[in-house]
Amino acid sequence: MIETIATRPYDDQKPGTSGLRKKVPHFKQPHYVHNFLQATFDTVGRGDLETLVIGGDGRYFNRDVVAIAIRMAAANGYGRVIVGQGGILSTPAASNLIRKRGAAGGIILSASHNPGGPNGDFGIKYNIENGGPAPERITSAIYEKTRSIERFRIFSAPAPEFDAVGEHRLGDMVVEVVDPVSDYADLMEELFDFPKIRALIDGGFTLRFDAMHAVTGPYATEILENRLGAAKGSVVNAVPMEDFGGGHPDPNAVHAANLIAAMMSEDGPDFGAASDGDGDRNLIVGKGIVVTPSDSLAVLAANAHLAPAYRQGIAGVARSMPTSQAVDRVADKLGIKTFETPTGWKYFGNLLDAGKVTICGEESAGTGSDHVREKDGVWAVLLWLNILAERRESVRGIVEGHWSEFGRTFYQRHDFEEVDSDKAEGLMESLRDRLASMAGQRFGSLVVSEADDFSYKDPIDGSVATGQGVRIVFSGGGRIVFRLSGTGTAGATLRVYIERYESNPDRHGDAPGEALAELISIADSVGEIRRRTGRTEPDVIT
Ligand code: G16
Repeated sequence: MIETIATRPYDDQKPGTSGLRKKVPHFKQPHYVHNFLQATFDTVGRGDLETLVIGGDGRYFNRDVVAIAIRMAAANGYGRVIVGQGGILSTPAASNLIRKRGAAGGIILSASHNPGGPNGDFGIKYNIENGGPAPERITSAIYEKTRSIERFRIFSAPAPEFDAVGEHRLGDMVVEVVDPVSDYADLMEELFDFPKIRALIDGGFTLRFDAMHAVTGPYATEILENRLGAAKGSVVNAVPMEDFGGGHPDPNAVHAANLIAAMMSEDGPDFGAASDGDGDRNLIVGKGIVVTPSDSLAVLAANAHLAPAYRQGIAGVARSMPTSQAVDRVADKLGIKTFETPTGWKYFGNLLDAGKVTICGEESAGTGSDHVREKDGVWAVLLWLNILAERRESVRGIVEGHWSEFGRTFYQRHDFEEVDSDKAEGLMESLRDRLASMAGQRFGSLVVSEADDFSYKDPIDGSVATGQGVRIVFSGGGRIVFRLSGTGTAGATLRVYIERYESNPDRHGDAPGEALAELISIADSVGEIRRRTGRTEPDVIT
C-alpha cells in the first residue's frame, strides 16, 4: 500500500559539487532522507513505470537508505528498480547500468573519499538518464523543493531483501537485484586489450591495487586478478567495509601512504594504484614516482590511441579549471580542442553527449571517458596498463618522456580543512574585491597578467555557472587558483591550486615544492591565508 506521510522541510539540503553530503547523524534526523528523495522524485518526474538504478559504496547507512529508496520508488510510480547486490554499486558501474539498461536515472549513495561509519559522512546523488550527475538546473530545483516539502510517498511494506541476485516485487514494481561487477567488467573488456595486458602480467610485470576497504575491492579483484591474471593478493584491502576499516578512502599521498611506500622501494611492484570510497577516483604510482592527477590526464590523452576503444583518436579533452594545463599542451599537439569547465563531473556531461570530448579529467584524482558519464578509477588503471602493455616502458619512463616532449607542468593543491566558514568566505570575498586592480601588480619576481573569478557558459545548452574560483595568472604562465570545496561536511575547505610550466628539461627533475616555492609564498600573501585563517601550513598537499 502506498502511504503519504506528512513532513516538514529542512533548510540545508542544497546539493554541493556532487550531491548532498552530510554527517550520518545529520542524515538520520527524522525524514531527512525521505524529504530529499521525494524532492528528487518530484523534480525529475520520471516515475511512470520507468526504471531506476539504486546502489552505493557500501558505507555505513547505505543499506538503510537503499531500502528506503526502493520503497519510495515503488510509491512514486517506477516500474522497476535495479539494485546492486548488497546495495553495492561503484559510481561508474551505476553510470554504466543506467546507460546500458535505458534507465530514467539512478540514486547513488556515497560521500566518495570522505570517511564513513556512524559518525562519518554519507551522501545522496541523483544521476540522469545519460548516466551522469544531474546538472545544476536539476540540483537547484531539487533544493527548491526541499524547502517547501510537506509530504512524501512510501510503500508501507518493507523492501525485499537485496543480498542475493534475483527478482522480487514490491506492489507493482519489480525489484531486480544484479551482480554489481559483471556488466562493468564486461565493458572494461570491450574497451581495452585484455590479452595484451595479460601477456604483460604473464611476463612478470607486478602490480598492487589498494581498494582502501572501499567499493572497488570486488571490481579490481575480478578484473585484475581473475580476468587479467595478476597474482592473488595484488588487490589489497579488497573487502569493502562500512567504515572503510577506520580509514579515509582518499587515494592521495596521505591516505595511501602504505601503497606509496611500497612503490618507492627497490623491490616494490612495477605499478601501483588506488581508488576511493565509490570507485570514481584514481591514484597512479610507478616505481619511484607518484603521478599527479593532472599529469596522468595528460599522459592518458597523449596515449589513449594505444587502447582499442580510442584507436581512432580522441575528439577533444575537457578538464576542470583548477586542473593543470598539461593536457592542453597535448590537445594542441593533437590538433583537438580543450574545454575548461567548473569543478564537478556534471559539467562534462553535455560535452560528452555532444561528442565534443572523449577524455575528461580533474586534479581531484578523477579521469574518465565517454564510456560512462562519471569519472572512473578502475578505467584509468586499465588505460594505464594498456599503455604500459603497448609501450613496454616503466611508468617513470613514460612520465619523464612526456615531460621531455611537452614540458613539465609543476603542480600542487594545498588544502586548508575545517576552516571557519565565515573566515573562508571573507578570504574569497576579499580576493574578489581586489581582482579588478590586480593585473599589472608585482609580487616578488612575478607580475600578474590577468585575474578573474571563473565563470563558464556551457557551449551546448548555454547555461551559465559563475563564481567558480578566483584565478590569478602571472606573466610567464604561473597560476594560482583559490576556491572553496563543495564536498566538505565540516566548516569550509579552502583549496589553493598552484602551477608553473617549465620547458627547460634540466629543471624537470626539480622537487615540486621548490619549483613552486615563489608561487606558494605569493599565494599566502595575496590570499592573506595566514592572517585570515591563522593557518600556517596546509593540512594536505596533493
Ligand atoms: C567530486 C566531484 C568532482 C570534484 C570533487 C572535488 O568528486 O565529482 O568533480 O572535482 O568532488 O570537489 P570539491 O573541490 O568541490 O571538493 P567526488 O569524488 O567527491 O565525487
